[in-house]
Amino acid sequence: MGILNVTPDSFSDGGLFLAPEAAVQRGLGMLAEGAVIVDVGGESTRPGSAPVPAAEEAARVVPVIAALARKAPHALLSVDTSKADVAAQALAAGAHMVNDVTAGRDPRMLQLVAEAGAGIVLMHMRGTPQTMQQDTHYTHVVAEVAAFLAARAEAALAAGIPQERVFLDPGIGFGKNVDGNLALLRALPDLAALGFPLVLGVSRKSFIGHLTGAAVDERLPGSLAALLPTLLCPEVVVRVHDVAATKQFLQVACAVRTP
Ligand code: HH2
Repeated sequence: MGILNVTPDSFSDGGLFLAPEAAVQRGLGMLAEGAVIVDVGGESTRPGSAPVPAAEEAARVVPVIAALARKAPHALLSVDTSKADVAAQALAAGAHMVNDVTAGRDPRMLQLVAEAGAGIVLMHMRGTPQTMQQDTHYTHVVAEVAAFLAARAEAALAAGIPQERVFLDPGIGFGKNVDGNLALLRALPDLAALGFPLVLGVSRKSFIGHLTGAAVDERLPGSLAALLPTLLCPEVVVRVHDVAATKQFLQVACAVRTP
């Protein structure tokens, strides 16, 4: 899953793809590099980021999704939003799935996705992007995140979304400290045992900076290393900025793992 942030303020690529033409080119470029899904987002969720009104968020992502649906009809398109209004417009424009970092907090989200026959990513986050790093203490981070994801998956199934279209994501960096992020990465096989495909977003995130001192645009090696636990799990979608490098890493790592 290639990350396409149509925002002025995303933590690593903010402002680079705010112009719709630049965003569409970037999306097509990631597909050419081997991405299967392009995840188009119009609101940064980095710690402390300000919320964006639905109309503005939709104005950023909908034209880009419509253009990608036209120019790359076989690509899977995802909209990274937690607002049902934005999701509805994105699905109508050609998106196939909703990546919701609040796991369906908007009371209309799950029903909307079910009725559209779309897929959904349900991610764990404590609080909101404004508050999530204020309290990163958990008694048992893996158990808490797993219980939350299991409950939200049940809600998605109850709303009528088929099991194979429900993806779970531990939300690396969303209300967790470095140790919490590492514990969740080590526990990836336990999260896979919940019975749903997973999504994992580690690309360029701050825990890599904390561990290595590397600046945001120098975190590719750490981002690849953080994907090692995915080699133990059958079905994980990796959400990344650097598609070609990640694809090469996974191709070789999988070949070494499985003769
Ligand atoms: N991380 C970010 C945004 N959306 N969605 C899922 N499912 N999982 C993630 O880990 C995840 C996500 C944050 O990364 P990015 O999009 O690069 O930055 P920003 O939120 O600043 O736009």
